[in-house]
Amino acid sequence: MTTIAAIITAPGEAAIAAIRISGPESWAIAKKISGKILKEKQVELAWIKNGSEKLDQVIIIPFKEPKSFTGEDVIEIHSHGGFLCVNKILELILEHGARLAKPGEFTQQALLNGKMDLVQAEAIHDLITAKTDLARKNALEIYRGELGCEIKELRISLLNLLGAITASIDFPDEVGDYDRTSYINAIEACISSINKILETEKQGEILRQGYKVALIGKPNVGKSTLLNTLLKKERAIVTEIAGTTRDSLEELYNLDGFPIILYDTAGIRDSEDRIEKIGIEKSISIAQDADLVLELIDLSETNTEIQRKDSIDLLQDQRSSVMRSNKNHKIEDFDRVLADPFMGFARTLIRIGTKSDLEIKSTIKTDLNISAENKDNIDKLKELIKAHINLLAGAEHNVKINQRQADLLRQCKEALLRSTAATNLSEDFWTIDLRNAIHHLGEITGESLTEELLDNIFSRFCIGK
Ligand SMILES: Nc1nc2c(ncn2[C@@H]2O[C@H](COP(=O)(O)OP(=O)(O)O)[C@@H](O)[C@H]2O)c(=O)[nH]1
Ligand SMILES: [Mg+2]
Repeated sequence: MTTIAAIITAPGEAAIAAIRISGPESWAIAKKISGKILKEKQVELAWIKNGSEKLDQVIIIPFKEPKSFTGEDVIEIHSHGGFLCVNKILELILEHGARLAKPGEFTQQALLNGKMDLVQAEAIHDLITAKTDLARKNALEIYRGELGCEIKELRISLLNLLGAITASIDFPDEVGDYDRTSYINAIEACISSINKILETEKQGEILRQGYKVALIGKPNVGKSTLLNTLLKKERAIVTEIAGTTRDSLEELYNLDGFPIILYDTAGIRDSEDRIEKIGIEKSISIAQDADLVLELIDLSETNTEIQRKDSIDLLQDQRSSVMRSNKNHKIEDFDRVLADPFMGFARTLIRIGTKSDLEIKSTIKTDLNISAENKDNIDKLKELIKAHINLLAGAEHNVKINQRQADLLRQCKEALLRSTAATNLSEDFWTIDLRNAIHHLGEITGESLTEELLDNIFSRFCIGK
């Protein structure tokens, strides 16, 4: 067993920085560098010394296994903040035999020592990276064990079923045949619970990664003004000169707790300006990647459906050239986009008429008309975006899952469906996929751990977690 150490606070100038040492040598190392005899739960004020040189005055907090974050002997040292003091101390600790902890290694150790399950370990990552209060609350609920318990209960109910079936296979005389209908009913109940959890996947993804909303349209329709209005700050430059926004902007916008990534883009038009052209190409890729595109149409201009079609054709041309130059796009994508002029490239598109405070000259059909100038219908626009997030999805389930958990739940569900499909065969056949289903649930909580699974998850953490 090695002893690992790392700085657990973010780099930068601050009052305090902290180092964690975890493992069998942690207490001995702390004693050597501080000269203090340490006692459990007794905080010490001490000088850290490298030979006769004093490095910093610190606070040492000793934890005895298993009552620590990692479940091992742990020392936490709080030094003065900034870069130098804390790094000098860490160097000294490493010279005394500790190894630098890998990203996520403290949390991984906590998992291996049964201090938390895998779902909780992931929730720590979510908690640290949460961008809105709703995301923080979701992470905290999972950290408190809600999701882990639910998955473990499902797994136990399947284990019980497996036990009962195995008993009927092994001891047919004593136990008798297992009833096929009650097996199917039990599996269906399990699948229905899984479906309820799975409904929260999209919202879980939004809470963790944000929902991408792109503002696109011709130059001067009011994209930047709308961005500023939503953010309630002058983030983007607004002028009456068409082509002001040449590069796209990306801003985090908190929509009632949902993190929205708002993109203001360069207006799409036929331009010879080299920089503007690059900006327009970027607008098109952003629109392609967005969850929701708001196509802005200036109501005060004599826009017609025919003109809109022309600008769509222009968009098509430009999009085709972007797609041709982007190796990630498959040829089928390209064909699909050409066949489906506008809608095909974003998951959803809504048409917003802008400048409704002015005299309306446009005849293009829109989904909602707004005036950023007078703040007209801005609340309705927010409601429209929220409707697209589909706030009601997964409402029956309290916590929102991540993609890894959703993928494993889907695999579990498929295995359960295969198992019920095999119930016209002998019981041995049902249990093959029942075992697979149990295994997948175990991968969610970390009860079926593999090296690869661990590496995959903890490599996303940074050093010190
Ligand atoms: N009357 C009125 N003018 C607006 C409104 N929104 C934007 N504008 C004006 O339209 C011009 C272009 O706006 P801007 O946001 O830069 O457009 P963008 O090129 O699409 O980003 C500016 O002069 C804005 O003041 C609105 O709701 N009402
Ligand atoms: Mg602009």
